Amino acid sequence: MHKHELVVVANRLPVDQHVASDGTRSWVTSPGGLVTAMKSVMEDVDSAAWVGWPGLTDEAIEPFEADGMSLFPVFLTNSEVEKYYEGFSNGTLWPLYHDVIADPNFHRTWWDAYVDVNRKFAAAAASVAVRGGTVWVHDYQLQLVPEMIRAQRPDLKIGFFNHIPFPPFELFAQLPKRNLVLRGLLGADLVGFQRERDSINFMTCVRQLLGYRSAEHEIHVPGIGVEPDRTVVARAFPISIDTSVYDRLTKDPAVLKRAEEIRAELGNPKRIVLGVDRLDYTKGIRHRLKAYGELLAEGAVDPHLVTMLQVATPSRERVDAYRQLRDEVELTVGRLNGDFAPLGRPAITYMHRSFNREEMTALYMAADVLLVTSLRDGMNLVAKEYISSRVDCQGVLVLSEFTGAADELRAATLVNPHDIDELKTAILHALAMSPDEQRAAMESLRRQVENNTVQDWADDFLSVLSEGGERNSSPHIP
Ligand code: ADQ
Repeated sequence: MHKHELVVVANRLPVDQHVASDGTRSWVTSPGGLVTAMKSVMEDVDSAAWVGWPGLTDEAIEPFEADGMSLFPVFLTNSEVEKYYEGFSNGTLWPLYHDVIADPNFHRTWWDAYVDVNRKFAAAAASVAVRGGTVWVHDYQLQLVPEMIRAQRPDLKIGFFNHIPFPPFELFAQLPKRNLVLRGLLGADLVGFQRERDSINFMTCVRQLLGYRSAEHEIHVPGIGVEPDRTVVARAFPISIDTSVYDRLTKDPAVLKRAEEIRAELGNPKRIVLGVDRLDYTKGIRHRLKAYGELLAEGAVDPHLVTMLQVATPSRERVDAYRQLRDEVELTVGRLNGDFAPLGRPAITYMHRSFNREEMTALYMAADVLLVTSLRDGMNLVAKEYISSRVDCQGVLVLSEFTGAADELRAATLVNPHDIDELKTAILHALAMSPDEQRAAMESLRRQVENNTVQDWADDFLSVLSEGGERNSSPHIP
């Protein structure tokens, strides 16, 4: 088998299968930022591969090429998807790592499936990487993979990036099998996080639970038996977006026209307030609707002049907490429209579906205010996409302090979304901001995003990994 210099390992392959009406099947690249970032670094190396689940449970798929990438599908059964993905990943880890906004559930059978599936991913990655090559493992679904790869292939440089927060010690300590998770991650040479705070949390957990020493960003991992000691670097690498996409789309006449149409379709209101999220309880959609609903009830926001648009991408619909959230959001929007919408014009337009990048950019360009009210969020790319779309330097970003993005985007209108009064004040302030005030804030925000794109993020990560990997593979000097 042909071996690869760089192997990306993520829960999902960067493609989705599409079935045409005549039954013909094809693979279409999914539009996510990670795919764009990885594609740009994968193009820079002689040979790169991606290991991931193709999204199907009924058939094993042979490795294939798509969009210039070598893809290695990992086959998962229905029961594995249920226990490893919906169970341990999204029913245990996701809520626990997001400050227990929802109750984490735990079942030992979920853990067993998590171990088995992580082993499948590790075996696939270990079999396709060239001697001395680099493996980059992504996200909370695959935390055991670094150690499992190292056990088979100590010659590889192994990096791990966690896209979601890493919780404080007091919360992480609740996780059954917590030490196995830490040991899994420490199989990497470099463990990357979104925020400085996440890497500090991780190092605290390692110190408290495993007793390993650490200083600055370095953790000393003692070797067992004949294994040499190693140094693992844990550091923040705030993820970003591909700004070139927005540079292009914001100049596209069709997108500009669509932004105008969106305003017209919403009745050409004085102000449009936008929310764009995966329909997830971490995103604070209920808090946002509560605040906005109170402003409507008090008459502080006039629905004849201001309209709200909430776009919610369908997400994890087989997990109970998500079904419940959807019901609550839809009930609330229905109630608020029943109480406050003028005839023929909703006070809140709600769309539960996905859009392409063109439509998303047009929405960002049409919106005067973007509300990002996450109760906890690793980064939040929607905030950065909005900024990148505002080439006119207008528009106001109301941003929760509990997003990773808030560490960088200091010129946003920062809020604590738990404080409904504060959220209401922030919305009113955003609606009243003068064009000059908007420009001053937006110029600063745009500089910030332009200075750290997703390509910079990937390059930074890989160059630090390359240094760390060299050090660990060199003979150990006590
Ligand atoms: P997410 O929780 O999915 O990502 P986010 O960073 O906001 O959150 O990314 C969402 C992406 O989905 C954005 O690119 C957005 O444009 C897109 N999207 C949202 N609604 C859409 C719709 N209706 N139609 C089409 N596209 C839509 C996780 C973490 C984040 C972290 C990212 C990347 O939870 O905190 O920022 O990974 O590391």
